[in-house]
Amino acid sequence: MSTAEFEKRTVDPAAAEMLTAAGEAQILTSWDRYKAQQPQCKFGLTGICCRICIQGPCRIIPSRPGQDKGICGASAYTIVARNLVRYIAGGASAHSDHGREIAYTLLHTAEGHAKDYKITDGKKLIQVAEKIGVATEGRDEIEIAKDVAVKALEDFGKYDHEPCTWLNATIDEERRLKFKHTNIAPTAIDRAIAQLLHQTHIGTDADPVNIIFGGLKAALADYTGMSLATDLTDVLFGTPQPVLTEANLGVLDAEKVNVAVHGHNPLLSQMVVYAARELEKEAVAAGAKGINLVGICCTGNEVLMREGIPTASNFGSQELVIMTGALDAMIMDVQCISPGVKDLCNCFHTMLITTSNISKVPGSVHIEFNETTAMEDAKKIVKLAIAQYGKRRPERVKIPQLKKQVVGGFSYEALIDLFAKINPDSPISVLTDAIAAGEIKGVCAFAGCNNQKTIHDHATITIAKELAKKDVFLVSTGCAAGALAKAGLLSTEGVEAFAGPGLKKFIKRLEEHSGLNAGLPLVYHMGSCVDNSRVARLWSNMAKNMNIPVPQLPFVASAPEAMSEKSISIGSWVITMGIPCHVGVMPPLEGSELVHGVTTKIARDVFGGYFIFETDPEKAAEKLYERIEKRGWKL
Ligand code: SF4
Ligand code: MSK
Repeated sequence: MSTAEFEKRTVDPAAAEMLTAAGEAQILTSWDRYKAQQPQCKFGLTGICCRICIQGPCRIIPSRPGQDKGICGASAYTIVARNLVRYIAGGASAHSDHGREIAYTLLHTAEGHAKDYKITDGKKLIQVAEKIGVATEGRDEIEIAKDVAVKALEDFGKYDHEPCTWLNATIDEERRLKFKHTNIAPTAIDRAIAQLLHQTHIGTDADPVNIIFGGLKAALADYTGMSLATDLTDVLFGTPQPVLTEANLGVLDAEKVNVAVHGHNPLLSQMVVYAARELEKEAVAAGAKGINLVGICCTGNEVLMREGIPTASNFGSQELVIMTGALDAMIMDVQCISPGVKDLCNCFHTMLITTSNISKVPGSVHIEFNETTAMEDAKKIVKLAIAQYGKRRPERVKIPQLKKQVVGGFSYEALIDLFAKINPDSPISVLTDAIAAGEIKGVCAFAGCNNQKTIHDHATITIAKELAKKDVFLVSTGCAAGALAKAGLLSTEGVEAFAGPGLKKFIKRLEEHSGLNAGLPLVYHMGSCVDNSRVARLWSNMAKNMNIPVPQLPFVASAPEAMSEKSISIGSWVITMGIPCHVGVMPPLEGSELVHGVTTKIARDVFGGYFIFETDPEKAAEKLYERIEKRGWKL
C-alpha cells in the first residue's frame, strides 16, 4: 500500500508514514485486524445477539416468527437494551475503580502510609471539602484530607438511601429533582453497577425502558466516580494550569531514552515523571542525552495537563509509537492499552511493562506498582527503560518529523482564572456574555476515542473545524483532544486557520489579558476521560450564571470516534444532565426501534439531553450547530 492509500486509514500524516513502514515490513496493526474481521456479524452490530445465559447465543430475526425471540422469550427490545446498558456497567466500573484507587491513595497519604505522595493543592482540598460538607475550620490539611477520602470511599458502598455525595454536591436543584423523580440517582457506585448486572441477568428485567433507566443510574455512578477522581487527583498532584507542549510522533527523540506512559491512572504516570527527572544522569551514563517521557491515551493527558509531557499518540495510533523503533519502554497501567502492542514490541526492542495486578499482557515484564513503594517502583521501571536503550537498533529508528505545538492544561479552574483576567467579579460571565452578544454561538465539548470503524482522527478534526468556523467555543478531553492536538488545533495556529470571526475575536480578547507567554489555542484541552467532570462543571456554572436550567444551554457534546464502554457511560450521563450528545459510530441498538427511540427521542422529553447518532462528520457538525442555534434562539 502507498502512503496515499494509508491516508484513507488515517488523516494523521505521522500515523500514515508509520503505517506505510508497517506495511512494508509486513507488521500487522489494528487496521489490518479490523480488515480481517470483515464482514462483522450483523446480529452483533445491531445488538440482537444475546449471550447473557449459556442457552445462547440467541440471534434474533424480528421479522421471522419463531426466531423473533430468544429461547427464554426475550424480545429484541429486551436484548438490545440489556446489551447496551451492560456497556455502561463496564464503563462505570472502569472509571469509578480508577477513582477508588485515587481515593485510597489520598487516605493512605493522610494516614502516612503512602510517603511518596503529598497534598499538592491545599486550596482545592478546602474547596472540595466545603463542597461535600467536610468541616475545614481550624483543622489541618491532613485531617481534612482523611475525611474527604473517607467520604469518597463511602460513595462506593454507603448503605443509606441518599444520592451519592459527589453527585448531589455538583448538580442543581432542578436536576436533583429530575433524578429523584426518574429514580436514577445512585446511592452508591458499586451498588448501581451490581444492581444493573442483576437487572440484566436472565429472567430479571424484560422492560426495555426500565432497563435503560437502570443503565442511566449506573451512568450517574460513572459520573460520580470520575468527579471524585478528578477532584482528588488535583489535590494530590495539583490542579492543571496552562502549559506549553507538543504532540505527535515527532516528540520522540532519537538521542534520548524514550519512555511512554500509557493508560489512565496518574498515580503511576505522575511518579514516573518524578522518577525520570531523578534518573536523567543514569540515562546519560548509558550513552543517551537524557530521558524523554511521552504520553499515550489518558494517562498521557494527565501528565500533559500537569507536567507538560508531550503526547505521542492517541488510542488509534498507539502501536505506531513502537513502530518508530525508538521507543525503549511502554509502561502501562489500566484501560485502552491494546494487547496488540505486545506484537509490535516483539518486532522491536521495546519493553512492555505492566504495573497493575488487573492489567497484564502475556510476555511482558510485570513490575507491580504499589502506592506504599511508589517512587521505588517508578524508579525500577525507568531503570529498565534505560537498560533497554542499549538494545535499540539505530538502523531501525524511523521517527516521523511531525509534531504540533499544544497549549494545554485548561482545568475548569484555569479557564476561570483566564476569564477572571477580564471580569474578576464574575469570570464565567466572560463566556456567557459572549454567547448572549452572539459573538460566540455556544460551546461544544469533544470527548472519546478512536474507532477502527472510522478514519483515524478524521471525524473529530472535521467537526471541530466546522464548528470553529461557525464561532462555537470548543473544549476537549481524552483521545479526541489527542486528535486535535496532533492536527494543531490545540494551538494558536488553529485559531488563525479555523476560527470564525466571532470566535477569533473572543480568543484574541482572552489572549490580550491572559498574561501567558504563549498564545491561546483554538480548542481548550480539559484533560483525560475522567476529566469530563470538569466539562460538566463548566456547563453547570454557565447555566447557573445565565439563570437557566442546563437543558436550555447552547452547549453540546460530541464523541466522533467513540469506542470504549466508558464512552457509552459518559455519553449516557451527559444526556441525563440535559446536553445533546453526538456519537459518530453507530452503537449496537438498531435492532430495536424502540430502544433507538428511547435514546434519541424519549430521552429528550425526559431529560432535555439525547443522543444524535451520525456517522457523517459534516452532517454531524450541521446537526450539532443546529442544536446550539436552536437553544441560542430560545435564550
Ligand atoms: Fe437466549 Fe434468553 Fe439466554 Fe439471552 S438470556 S442467551 S435470549 S435464552
Ligand atoms: S483513553 S476511553 S480510547 S478517550 Fe481515555 Fe482514549 Fe477512549 Fe480510552
